[in-house]
Amino acid sequence: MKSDLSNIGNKSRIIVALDFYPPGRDPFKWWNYILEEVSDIVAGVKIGLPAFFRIGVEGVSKLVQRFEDELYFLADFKLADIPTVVSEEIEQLSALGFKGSIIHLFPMGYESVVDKARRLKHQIFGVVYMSHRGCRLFDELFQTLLEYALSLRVDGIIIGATRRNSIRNARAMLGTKMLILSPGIGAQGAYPGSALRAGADFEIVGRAITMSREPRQAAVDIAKAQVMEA
Ligand code: NUP
Repeated sequence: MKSDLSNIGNKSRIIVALDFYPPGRDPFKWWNYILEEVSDIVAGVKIGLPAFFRIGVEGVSKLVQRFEDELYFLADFKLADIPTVVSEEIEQLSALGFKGSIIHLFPMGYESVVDKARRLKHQIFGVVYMSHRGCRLFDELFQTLLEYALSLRVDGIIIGATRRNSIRNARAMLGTKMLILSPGIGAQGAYPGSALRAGADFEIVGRAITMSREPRQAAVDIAKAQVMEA
């Protein structure tokens, strides 16, 4: 069972995000096919509300049962409620088989959430800087959220691959203490491998794989770009 991201063997540093599927396809069958195609290449799979709405708890549960030996399952609901509720959400996600969750850090006061997650052996990743254009509050809050992530001792943080300088700054401040997961590769414009070279540990990739005509080849190409010299 893949219970943390530090032991991925000889796989690539890709976490595939299941949000979209080609029009006319059955979403469960498509995502099941995607994981069949790439499970020996990617380290993990990230699932959030889009997939939950499409295939329900049952569908997600089936994917977990089928692939949990090969893949790390990361829940992306960007949880941001009162700590008691977030703790309950983490408990449910953990029971479903997720090994980690992405939470927002800006509500703060999440010490009890991290304690709870630790007891459940569930990893916590805090959003420090989102990938999309126009997220102005994150420009202002980057340093504050980074320092809060450090004091909270989360397992890792999320910084968009579109923010290479911030990844570099975060890595300089964190040393090797925390994982940096970076979405924004491909569909959002960042080049495969660019976030890793700035200091991230994993690149989260959705549409560049899930909407490709050849998902396996797409994953292979990204994996190759990740190990290329700059
Ligand atoms: O800042 C963030 N940006 C982002 O794209 C934080 C995220 N968690 N994500 C997620 O990464 C987003 O929800 C999606 O699942 C994935 C990127 O997908 P794609 O742009 O590669 O298709």
